[in-house]
Amino acid sequence: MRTFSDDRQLLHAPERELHNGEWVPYAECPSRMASIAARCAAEPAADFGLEPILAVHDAAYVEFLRSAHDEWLAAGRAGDAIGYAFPVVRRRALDLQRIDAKIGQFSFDASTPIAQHTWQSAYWSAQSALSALDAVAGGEPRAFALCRPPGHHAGADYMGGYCYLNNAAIVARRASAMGLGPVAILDVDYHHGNGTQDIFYADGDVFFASIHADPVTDYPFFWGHADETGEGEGAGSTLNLPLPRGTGWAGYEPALGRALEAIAHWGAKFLVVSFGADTFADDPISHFRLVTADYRRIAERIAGLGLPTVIAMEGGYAVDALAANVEEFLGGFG
Ligand code: SP5
Ligand code: ZN
Repeated sequence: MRTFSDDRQLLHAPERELHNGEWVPYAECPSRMASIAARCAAEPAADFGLEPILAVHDAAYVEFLRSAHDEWLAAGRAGDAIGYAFPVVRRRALDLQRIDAKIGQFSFDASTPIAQHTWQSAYWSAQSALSALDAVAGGEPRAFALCRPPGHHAGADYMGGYCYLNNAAIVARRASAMGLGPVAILDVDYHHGNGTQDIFYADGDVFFASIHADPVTDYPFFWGHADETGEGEGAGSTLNLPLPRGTGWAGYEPALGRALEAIAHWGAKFLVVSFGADTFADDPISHFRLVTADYRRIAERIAGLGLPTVIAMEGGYAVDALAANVEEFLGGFG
């Protein structure tokens, strides 16, 4: 399968994240992408500029991402920029200037630091996704965007969960604008794609289906519950299928069937897959029990929809098995 990436995506390298009250090494490390790139001949991403990014993300948020680390240094800080106060009451536009206030304004967790090169990597991650879209729009049946950093936790004006720009949403919005729709997004990362859901929650043009760990027990906790189904024009265009910790293929397969049936029933003509390999049994931060061979099965079912498809890489933290799991998944598309 044609695959797109850019080496500048490797520059983003936060040192650490908060986990259960302790600082631990950052799980979303450059070697994740490097291990996959070593196994597939990726083509360099083309540059589609800021416009498709700004079709999803607020300009003030994008400007924040670009300048946050410089502002952090200008405030006399060292290392990665990280927030500690979040506007849980009401995210009104206060136009605050202190860097700590801005980080809080534009994020929902403290595990998504902005390092020196974060903007550059996030920008090229989005361009890789747009390059995959360009290939599919040009007649390829499907293409793989080796995105890193991932995207599905990022909303229109917030970062979180290792995500800064929502690569899958950027592709979906652009595919829709190009007239390739109706567009559906299928999110099979272990974690709920809260950013993607928020972006399209009131948007009847894009269907969002997600299979993920039950947010009662797992990050991101505040989204992904089964009763979240969309609102306004988007009422009924969100489908959440939370599954319990410990889920293996036997529990996963019926949920996948439901998601695919809903996508077909909705009349999708174009598919974006947010693919996380953190559903793997040996993933260090997750609790499903899929094995390598299951990724081929998942892909074969998805391919059964027969839709032009862009696959965007999301999570997956068992670095030693990651490339094999991705290869198995992509192989299932035939
Ligand atoms: C894209 C994606 O899969 N994001 C997942 C974000 C999950 N963050 C919350 C879980 C924190 C676990 N931290 C463990 C670090 C071990 N080194
Ligand atoms: Zn994940």
